[in-house]
Amino acid sequence: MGKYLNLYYKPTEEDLICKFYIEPNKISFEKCAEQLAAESSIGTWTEVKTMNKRIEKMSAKVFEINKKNRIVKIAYPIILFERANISQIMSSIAGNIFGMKTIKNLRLLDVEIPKVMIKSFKGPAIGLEDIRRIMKIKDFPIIGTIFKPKLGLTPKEMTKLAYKIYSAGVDYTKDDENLASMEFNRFEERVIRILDVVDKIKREQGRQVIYSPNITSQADKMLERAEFVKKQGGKCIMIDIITCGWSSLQFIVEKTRKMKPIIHAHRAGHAIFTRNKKHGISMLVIAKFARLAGVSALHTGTVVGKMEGKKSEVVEINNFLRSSMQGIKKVMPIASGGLHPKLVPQIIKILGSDLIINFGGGLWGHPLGPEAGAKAIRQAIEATIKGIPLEEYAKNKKELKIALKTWK
Ligand code: CAP
Ligand code: MG
Repeated sequence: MGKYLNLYYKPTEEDLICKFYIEPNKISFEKCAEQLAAESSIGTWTEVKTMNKRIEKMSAKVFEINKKNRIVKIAYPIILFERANISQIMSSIAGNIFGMKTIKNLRLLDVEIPKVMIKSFKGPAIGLEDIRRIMKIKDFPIIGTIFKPKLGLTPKEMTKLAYKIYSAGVDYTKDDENLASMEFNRFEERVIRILDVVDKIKREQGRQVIYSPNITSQADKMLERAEFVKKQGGKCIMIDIITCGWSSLQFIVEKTRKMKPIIHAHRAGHAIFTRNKKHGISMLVIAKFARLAGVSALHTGTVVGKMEGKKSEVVEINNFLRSSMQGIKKVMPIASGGLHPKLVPQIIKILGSDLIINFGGGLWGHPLGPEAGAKAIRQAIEATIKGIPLEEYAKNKKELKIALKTWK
């Protein structure tokens, strides 16, 4: 087992480094770390007769141990990975190790991806700056909404609502994560109708608003849907990246690279493995691979809304998405989940204004209706960007005033 533990090892520029939290189960910390490095690279539970010196050199190495914090760092030689194959990378560093009896809890906290591996990915065809260029919105958050109720509306109903809320100031609408193509709402009809509204808004108001239809399905159907959206003049597609999986995501990104849609990544289901702080994978790791895979925009949390997500973590992920990464384009963060006008100053204070802010219930639940909901949101964002307290700005704006009374 010795070959997997080397506290003198200095990782090379080409190593992929994983930071794990581990809780051993009835074995020593060192032994547990070694087993982790073995199972996630070349080894198994016993020595095998087929091992040789050449293969031994390919082993992952535990090079840092912090018993107090239960943290280990493991370096993986690049030779262990197929370039640009996220599924294979995950099967190594986020695979069998999570089910081993000798490990009670295990969490992949972070991954440092070497330059050579980053370079093997193309990243987003359309990134954060492209979204802003397409929409012609500078220095202002993009105002988004999710049609609600999340299931049940017909394409005709959504179309009427879309026209109303775009006209009232919404820039970006999206399907909910569990809306695909059902008997009450077929994908094609919905796309045709809502994209007609998008065109109408452009003709009438000169604004390029966006509709993000959820193409989530089996990979071949997703491609058909993406092509259909393109044919109808659509500029965006949404994918549930966790439930579809890395392979499907990479497939769609590559197959649509020439069409250049905005790829909106919904992360429904991520909390199955990101939420328990002792076990699973951090959202930061997901965000790193989603960016390499080529998403344009990614749900990352709100801190103040209905979904779990610590401030430091959400801020770190947002900063990562907007930082430089060996020429890989930046990704636009999406703050969504339980948001309403009153929360706007806090969101912008915490996350800045270079993002999409999505309001579902906080728009559709406005007592005066969706148009008032949309107006109240825009008013709240305007006030915040101008540095005016919401209560003051709301004095002569009934939509915001009522929203502030409704949601505290
Ligand atoms: C928001 C949302 C999103 C969540 C997912 C929903 O609606 O559409 O799916 O934001 O969480 O259905 O909950 P509301 P996250 O504005 O009505 O809450 O963005 O953290 O992945
Ligand atoms: Mg949703």
